[in-house]
Amino acid sequence: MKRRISLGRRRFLLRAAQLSSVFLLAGCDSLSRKPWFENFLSSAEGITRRVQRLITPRKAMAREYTEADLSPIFPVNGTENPDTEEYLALAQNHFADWQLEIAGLVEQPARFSLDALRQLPSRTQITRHDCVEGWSAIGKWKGVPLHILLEKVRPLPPARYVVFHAADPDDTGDYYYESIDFEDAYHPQTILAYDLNDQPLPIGNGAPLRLRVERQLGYKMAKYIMRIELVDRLETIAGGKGGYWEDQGYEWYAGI
Ligand SMILES: Nc1nc2c(c(=O)[nH]1)N[C@H]1C(S)=C(S)[C@@H](COP(=O)(O)O)O[C@H]1N2
Ligand SMILES: [Mo]
Repeated sequence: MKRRISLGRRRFLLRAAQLSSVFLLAGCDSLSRKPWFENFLSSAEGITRRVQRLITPRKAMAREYTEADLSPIFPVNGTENPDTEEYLALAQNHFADWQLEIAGLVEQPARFSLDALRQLPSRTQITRHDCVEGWSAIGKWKGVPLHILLEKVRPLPPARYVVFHAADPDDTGDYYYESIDFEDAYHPQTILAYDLNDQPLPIGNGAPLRLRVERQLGYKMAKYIMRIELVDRLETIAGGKGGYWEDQGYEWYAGI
């Protein structure tokens, strides 16, 4: 029987064999036909990420739970209330003056008020949030799917990442930010949430708007989003590693 096997795939199998993990090979037949798979094989990302993607294809849905599974209290972690004049003024006015700005590599930069976002199609999902600090909680999130907004602003061809700029600076003045690639940006469960457990998002949990990217760890889910920027590379933003914690050594792809 003739076996057709590409060079890329052969290299991959070799690497997989070197890792000597049987599970690595499971399912790689179907995965290897997808363009993103080819891309990441040739990329310099860490092996963890490759293994991650082999076990759970990124297009797969994160598990969703029922109302009965909701945590009694959804914890507040990291910034609890951004301590800037600008944010405090916005909060004072219940975010009526807040606008989400979407700019960068897009055809049609735009701004959306909270009301405008609430009028767009929404998605509600009950999911588990996992923080690297060792806690998990199940919450019900409602928000606008990110792909709906991207369809409105129309990313330009070179755009590859979506960067979320938050309202909270740390002690040294560095603002929290995060980034995801287009695969996660267009995932159906990637939403910009304005409600938690059927209530407007509390300040502690990121009012007026926070990211939910359900296949990744808690630190990816930027709270207090002020501005979204589409870029072709992450090196030019802040510390250059694609996120506040990444700039301090955390993994950029925080898959769970
Ligand atoms: N802007 C901003 N976003 C943030 C953080 C933060 O400190 N500032 N902390 C992150 C971390 S580590 C976690 S676990 C979650 C916590 O979200 P919660 O406060 O709703 O539990 O938000 C993430 N997003
Ligand atoms: Mo976290």
